[in-house]
Amino acid sequence: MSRIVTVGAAQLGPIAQTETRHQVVTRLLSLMQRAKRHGCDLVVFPELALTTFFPRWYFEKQEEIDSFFERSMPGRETQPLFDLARALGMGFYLGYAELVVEGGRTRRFNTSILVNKSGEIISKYRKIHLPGHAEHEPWRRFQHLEKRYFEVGNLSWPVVRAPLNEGSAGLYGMAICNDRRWPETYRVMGLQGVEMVLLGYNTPVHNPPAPEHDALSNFHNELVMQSGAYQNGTWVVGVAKAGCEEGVDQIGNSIIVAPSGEIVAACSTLGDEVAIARCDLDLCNSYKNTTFNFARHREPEHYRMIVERKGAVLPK
Ligand code: CDT
Repeated sequence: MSRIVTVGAAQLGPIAQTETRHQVVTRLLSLMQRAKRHGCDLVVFPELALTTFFPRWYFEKQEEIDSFFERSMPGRETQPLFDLARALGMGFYLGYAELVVEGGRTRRFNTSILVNKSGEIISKYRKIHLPGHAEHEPWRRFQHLEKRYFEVGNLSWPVVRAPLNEGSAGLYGMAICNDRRWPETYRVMGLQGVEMVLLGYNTPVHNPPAPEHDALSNFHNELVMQSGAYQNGTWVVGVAKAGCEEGVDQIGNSIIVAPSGEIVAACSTLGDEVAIARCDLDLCNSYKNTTFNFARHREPEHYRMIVERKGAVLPK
């Protein structure tokens, strides 16, 4: 049976602060329809795809912050995404701000879900690498207050087996934005045999603490996803919220990367756009069974030695 999954990287252009959930969801529905016309089994939306990237502002009132969060998923405004997924027989990945009461206290996470062709949530991930800062830093041209508004995710990086194409199952994992820069993100999923990593991002071109990196932001975006894919023999689908959002330029450069590390599809604008690739999950095998056969070639004993400082030469 075919293990080809046709995937749409459903990039979004900017979302204004004044845009309603209804307006944003209408844009997402239109991208799903477009993807279906090209035969997609699955579409991947960006991080925090239902609102503007609100951590760029310092808000004092909790009420104002909470207006960017979803209290249920699906909720009244997001239900149409699930209904359309079922009607079209197409899965989706969606990033959003999640507010939950867990263990008797209110918690806030930067979250993504994976929804199958029947419109059911089959996996949830909460962002682990939260970039930026926790206190207001007025010297910055804009804030990056993820450390203030979200808790670190508590679900690790789950990998689920799911049939997202016609029949045969694949192994899917999720990550969110800054996670993509860290090798352990891919490796934790690689150790679970992941065959496709889905991830959304909001990446400002300008990095206030290190403006010397600005000119390299697209290069770094590709570098981390291409190496994560190759070193773990997995597909990686990385999708941006792009363009000039509320005066802040964000990179686009949404890409679909094969287990070879090659980019096989890419968005070319900074607006709403779908880049599509037919992804053969069996392509993972030649990497997982040879160069990156973890069981044969990894040396976990030696990694442990370094961590535990047994006989290892460490920098002073
Ligand atoms: N949203 C998010 O995680 N953005 C960060 C910006 C960090 S500045 C380099 C990212 O890693 O893209």
